[in-house]
Amino acid sequence: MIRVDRDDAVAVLTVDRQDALNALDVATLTDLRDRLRDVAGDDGIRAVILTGAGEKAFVAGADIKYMSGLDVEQAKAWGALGHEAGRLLETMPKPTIAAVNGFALGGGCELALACDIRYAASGARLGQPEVNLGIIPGWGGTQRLARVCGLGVAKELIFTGRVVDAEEALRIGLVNGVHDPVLDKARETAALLASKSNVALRIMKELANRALGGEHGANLRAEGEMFGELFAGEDAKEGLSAFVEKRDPVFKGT
Ligand code: DAK
Repeated sequence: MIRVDRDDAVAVLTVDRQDALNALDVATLTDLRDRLRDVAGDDGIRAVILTGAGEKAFVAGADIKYMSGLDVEQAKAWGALGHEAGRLLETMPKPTIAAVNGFALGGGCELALACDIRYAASGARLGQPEVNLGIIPGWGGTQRLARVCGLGVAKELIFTGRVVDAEEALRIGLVNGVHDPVLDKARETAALLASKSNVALRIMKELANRALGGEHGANLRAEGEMFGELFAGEDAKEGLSAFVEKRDPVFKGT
């Protein structure tokens, strides 16, 4: 199941299936997809944290026992469900943070990769060991690992299935920081982001997601357009005026 805890404008989604190290079966992944839809559409929530229950695992992957019985069509549907969850994390109009509190393997690493920011506990282990099962990463790992860490690092990790510790994950850019307790750090960053202009954050996220795809010139033009459109709302005026008037800004989200 997925636990949802609300702390002001921050939602913490916790994957809780501890007897299987939070591995995702159909019920858990469907629940996660549905809860992500909820928080994506809730304007009162300004930042979202994804973590795992217990001290051992973030998500130890897709449920291997379930996958061992799949036929072609079921495997495709399973891939699509994971992609839906990943796309929600990646594209919802607010920041998403993975608090990687233990094993983040296979589909677990892929969910973390779909988040905007990743923090790891010092004991975390991350990787894409699918090759050892005779399969490939199927929830975005072949694409997002390269976007986050570069193609050379990504190919080595997905071809070998090698699992990295938190220190190496930080060195290769797979996580943004290593912190204990990792959830405290995620909450701190989420609260900071929740205090900023959510209009600016939404537009920055949309533009940043285009950075590694599409046509560079078109993306720059989109940045110019969206920058201009910010001035139709209040937050840009408020932030700029507050600086000039030497006071803290009060953003309204318009
Ligand atoms: N699935 C199911 N059960 C799992 C699991 C998993 N991924 N990981 C752990 N568990 C279960 C274990 O089976 C065990 O259950 P019982 O035997 O007690 O019933 C329980 O969790 C505790 O695990 P261990 O006893 O193994 O605990 P250890 O501390 O000894 O070892 C471990 C921890 C994380 C090193 C080990 O559990 C492990 O290696 N787990 C598997 C990790 C892994 O390979 N993850 C990647 C899974 S593959 C696709 C869509 C999706 C995907 C691919 C393609 N398409 C549609 C194309 C995604 C693939 C994956 O995620």
